[in-house]
Amino acid sequence: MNSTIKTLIPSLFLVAICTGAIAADGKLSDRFSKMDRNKDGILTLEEFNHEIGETVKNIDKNRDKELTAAEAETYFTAIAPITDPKTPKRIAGVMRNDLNGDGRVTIEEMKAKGTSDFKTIDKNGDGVVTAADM
Ligand SMILES: [Ca+2]
Ligand SMILES: [Ca+2]
Ligand SMILES: [Ca+2]
Repeated sequence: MNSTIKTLIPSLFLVAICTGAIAADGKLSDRFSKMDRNKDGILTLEEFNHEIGETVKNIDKNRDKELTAAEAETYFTAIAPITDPKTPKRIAGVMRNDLNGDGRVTIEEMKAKGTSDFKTIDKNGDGVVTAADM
């Protein structure tokens, strides 16, 4: 695994961490297979964005389709206490997607950031992420 991928894992796999279905320190391959919904060993942008949509739904407590730092804090402190060093990182991981800096992360912003992360991870540029890109 190269350093670019390592850097991107926090945002790419934020989704898997958010759902709480997979331990934050779970293996990369486990996270990959969670996102690979049809289990064909290929992660498409559609699958990736589907997971992002599910994550937004989970965190968006007041269902206005926007995430705030307060909502992220409520969500992540239910998984681990705020004193856990991972918790502020997870909150920051969500708020980093606030591309226009208005303090709210919309699903469009999440997907725009997700799409650019996806393209970076798709090293051979064939539009899908497979084990070969890892
Ligand atoms: Ca797939
Ligand atoms: Ca909201
Ligand atoms: Ca925003």
